Amino acid sequence: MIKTAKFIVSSSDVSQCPATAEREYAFIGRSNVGKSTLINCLCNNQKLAKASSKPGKTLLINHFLINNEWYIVDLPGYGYATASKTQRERLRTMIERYMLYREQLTNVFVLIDIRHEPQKIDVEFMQWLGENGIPFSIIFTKADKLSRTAAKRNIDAYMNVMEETWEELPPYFITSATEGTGKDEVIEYIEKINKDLTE
Ligand SMILES: Nc1nc2c(ncn2[C@@H]2O[C@H](COP(=O)(O)OP(=O)(O)OP(=O)(O)O)[C@@H](O)[C@H]2O)c(=O)[nH]1
Ligand SMILES: [Mg+2]
Repeated sequence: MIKTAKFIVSSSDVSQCPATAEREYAFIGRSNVGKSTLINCLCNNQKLAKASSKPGKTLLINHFLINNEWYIVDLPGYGYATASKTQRERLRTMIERYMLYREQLTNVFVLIDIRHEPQKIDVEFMQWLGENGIPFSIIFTKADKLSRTAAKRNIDAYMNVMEETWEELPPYFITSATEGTGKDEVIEYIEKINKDLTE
């Protein structure tokens, strides 16, 4: 259960992230997929992370301390089409350096809009995580935008594509920040990892 969630700091590079040992869980995905909104939903605080209907809202690495025990990290989105090439490159470097060098990083949640077919940028990003040995799970967001049947159909199709390249499929979750769907599952999953790793 999340009892307290506190914004700690925004950083523009992994070298500036908090010098603390607590484990962290990062949320990544295309711009506008709903990373910041989901974090607010998990933490029961709509004002914690800045969200917007326009893509390109989160531009820094944001650390939120949860229950004084672990961190949630909100990251900028990738693949923000209307950003300049320089801006996209800068964000890409920020994200990659964080993923590669942040030792506290315990799991990455890759957010995918449940309405979309597999997109090259996401598939390649997960491939990159795999190549670099970074553990990740998938979160299908905005489940309220589809019927249950359509959601299931899309997820099955997505996982079928994943199966072509992955021997073992990553765990996945289905969420809706507006309805709170999947919230408890994601938190329980994180808490279980924390528990298993401290035993
Ligand atoms: N219907 C619905 N809308 C959502 C959901 N999650 C996010 N949104 C909307 O999607 C838009 C983008 O949300 P953000 O949380 O700012 O997205 P982000 O991934 O953090 O975007 P960047 O920071 O720009 O990378 C906002 O208008 C949200 O209200 C959801 O579960 N359901
Ligand atoms: Mg954001």
